[in-house]
Amino acid sequence: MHMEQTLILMKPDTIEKHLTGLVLSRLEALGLEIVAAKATVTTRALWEEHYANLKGKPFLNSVIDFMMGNFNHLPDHRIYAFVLRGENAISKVRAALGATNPEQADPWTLRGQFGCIKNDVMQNAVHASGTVEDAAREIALWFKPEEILP
Ligand code: IDP
Ligand code: MG
Repeated sequence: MHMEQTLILMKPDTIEKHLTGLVLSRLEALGLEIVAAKATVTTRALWEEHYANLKGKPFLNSVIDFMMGNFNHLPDHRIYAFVLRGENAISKVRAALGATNPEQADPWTLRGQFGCIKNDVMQNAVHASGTVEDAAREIALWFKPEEILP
């Protein structure tokens, strides 16, 4: 067992549907501690860093447009970001999320239940770090050390 931290971002589809609290509650109920939380306004530069591993993919620009809320009629580029901590937090959260494409996500997962199933893989409700290395990089991008509980 490994004590891990993972970055959670509520995507604009979840924010627009007022499901942030519900999704967070489901993740917290996995036995994880909320050790950082913020509402923040994002920029393209932030998303380019966040999705550095998608560089060169043909869909990267659409993903960034979506993440900035441009498809969801949000009044700004807001995102709700959290750090969750616990035993095997990264794999536990990823299991709770389900497959990247909500159409392929099991119906008991967050993406299976709350993702957009209109054949739109982008609108999959929530981001969570995929690996220990990604988690460290992403948490450092979204939070200052002093914003995270010791
Ligand atoms: P993940 O979020 O399950 O880790 P990644 O492969 O890291 O999936 O992709 C990051 C995000 O980019 C996905 O959550 C999804 O919103 C979007 N995405 C992934 N693949 C595609 C695609 O083929 N077309 C459009 N968007 C995609
Ligand atoms: Mg990923």
